[in-house]
Amino acid sequence: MVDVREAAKALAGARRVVVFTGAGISAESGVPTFRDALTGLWERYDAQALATPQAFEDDPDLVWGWYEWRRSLIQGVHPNPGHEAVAAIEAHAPHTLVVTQNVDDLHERAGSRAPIHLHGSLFTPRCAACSRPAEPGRGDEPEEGRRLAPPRCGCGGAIRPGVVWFGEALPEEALEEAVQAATDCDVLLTVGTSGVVYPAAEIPKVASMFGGTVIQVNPRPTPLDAVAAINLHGSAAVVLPELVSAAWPEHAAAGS
Ligand code: BV8
Ligand code: ZN
Repeated sequence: MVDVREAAKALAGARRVVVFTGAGISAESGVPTFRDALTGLWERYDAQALATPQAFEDDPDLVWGWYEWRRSLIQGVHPNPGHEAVAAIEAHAPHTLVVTQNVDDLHERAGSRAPIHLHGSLFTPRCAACSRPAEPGRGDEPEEGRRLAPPRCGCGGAIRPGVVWFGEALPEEALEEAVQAATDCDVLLTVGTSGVVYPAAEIPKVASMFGGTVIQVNPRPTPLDAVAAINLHGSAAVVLPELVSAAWPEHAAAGS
């Protein structure tokens, strides 16, 4: 594919790279995206409505049950060749920063050094009252999901998931580091995101505004099509390994 070769040339020639990911990179690991309809106990709910402080206040057992169900699911799946290709890009292009909207740990499990989690993580629960960190539970929820009372902190407060809910501010340092990296990058690779949640969706635009080459990997069109210099219409687990092998042929030869 001409586009993959063009993208590979840009990537191989880049000194500073940002890899920006969304739910689509974990789809081929069996993790539903935010767009996918919810299943089991959650099917009659809208993910965006459940992922709010209001929902947790109104029905903590429903929301905590949902997040523990999602964490159990994540613990039962594995990184895919898309996550592995991102770790390979970090190995070949040392000044690479991975910025993800995902709350799973699949980038880390694929070997990525220190991905920035703009929207938090399922593995860093804390007290909703005093913010003291809490230990994640066992995480073996039934497939169909269940209501689950959140554990209590020593201060009596309810433990909440360590994610950023709609209407909540993103972690300041993480956002600043991501925006700075986008400003300085030669190439920004945006993978598996619909580009509709803000302020995260600004990041590819910042890279383009400051002269970076934006490359999008997504099987479907998104608002980022207009921002991207190169659009690779395919799935992450297929396109990203192709891109890495085209950018660094020795990588393919090593067969790693
Ligand atoms: C805030 C954690 C204020 C929780 C998440 C400006 C304009 C409009 C609205 C706003 C605005 N600014 C703020 C808002 C409001 C809101 C927002 O953006 N609303 C949108 C929906 C209109 N933003 C907020 O509320 C943010 N906070 O603004 O606070 C503030 C400021 C200061 C002080 C106090 C308050 C917080 C937003 C973060 C919310 N938390 N996640 C959880 O996970 O439960 S967002 C969550 O949804 C994800 O993290 C992710 O960001 C988003 C889902 O998007 P994607 O990851 O892109 O996934 P999606 O399913 O949408 O798409 C998947 C894509 O993959 C598709 O394109 C598909 O084609 C593709 N794909 C599928 N398979 C594959 C694939 N690609 C490759 N390979 C495949 N195999
Ligand atoms: Zn507490």
